Amino acid sequence: MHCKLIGVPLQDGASRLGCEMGPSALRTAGLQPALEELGHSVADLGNVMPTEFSDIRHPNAVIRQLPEIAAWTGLLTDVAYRESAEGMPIFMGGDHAMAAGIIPGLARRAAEKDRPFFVLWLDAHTDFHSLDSTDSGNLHGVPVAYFTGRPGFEGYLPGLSHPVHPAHVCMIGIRSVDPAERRAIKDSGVTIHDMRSIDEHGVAVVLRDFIATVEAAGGLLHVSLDVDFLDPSVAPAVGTTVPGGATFREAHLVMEMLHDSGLVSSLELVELNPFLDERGRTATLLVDLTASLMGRQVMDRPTRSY
Ligand code: B3U
Ligand code: MN
Ligand code: MN
Repeated sequence: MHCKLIGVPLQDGASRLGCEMGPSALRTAGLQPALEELGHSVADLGNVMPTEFSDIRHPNAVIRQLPEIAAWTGLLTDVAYRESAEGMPIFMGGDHAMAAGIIPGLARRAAEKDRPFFVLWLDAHTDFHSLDSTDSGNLHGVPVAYFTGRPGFEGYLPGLSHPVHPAHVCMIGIRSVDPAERRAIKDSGVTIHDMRSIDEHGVAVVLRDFIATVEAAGGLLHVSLDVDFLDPSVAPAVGTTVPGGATFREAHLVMEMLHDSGLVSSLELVELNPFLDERGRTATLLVDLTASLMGRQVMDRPTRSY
């Protein structure tokens, strides 16, 4: 596989500073050599950065950094579209607002390839606020609502040419949902596996169902991995820790199963805040999880199909 590393030093969507250092920390933790060791070719395309900002305001006064997020969204849509023509783009974040640009760009490319497009959202949060409903004003809380075409973004974030069908979005790890998000997502068609569902059934069972759906549709699968999907005891480097997250082994199992599926065509690593890390352990864990997704295994075993 040809992997393309793309740095997205975005922190305007989060309330705490630090995510802009995420791409550097992932490079320092050895993402490129880890992939090369698995036999992949890797090109590090450097970081991207928007240059033009328009002066937009929204009536919801708590919203922070709207012109910046609008500029990032437009830029990342173009970058993701361009870099997904071939190879496997790996976007190194950056806070989760980056998904508002990256996912529509990937969706446009998938449509051009005539392939249905699916998203696996690994996160403690649903990130399903509209611009009207967010009460923190942090725009990393809105990307899923935006890229699934929920109304209210028109005139503020770039127009969506290829919204993602909500039934093509599966969330795993959810354990922090604001009341307005809960109301909006309930009948949206997005599949949600909260932590209770992982506790009751196991992560393998819920993931296998989704993989089977993507496979049956002949789809392309994008994986969006928010650091806070993981339990803070194994991944402390995130501004919005929520207790009770995925364990070290659950996270690796998810990645190993995704590898075996052969369906993953792009990856986002988001919300890493290296300022909050402990001797690089969270960055290192993200590198190891990416390696599992790209074929590292403990013992050689035949590739399973689901
Ligand atoms: N739902 C809350 C908390 C949050 C969402 N995403 C993150 N935090 N990382 C909000 O601010 O919208
Ligand atoms: Mn998130
Ligand atoms: Mn989150």
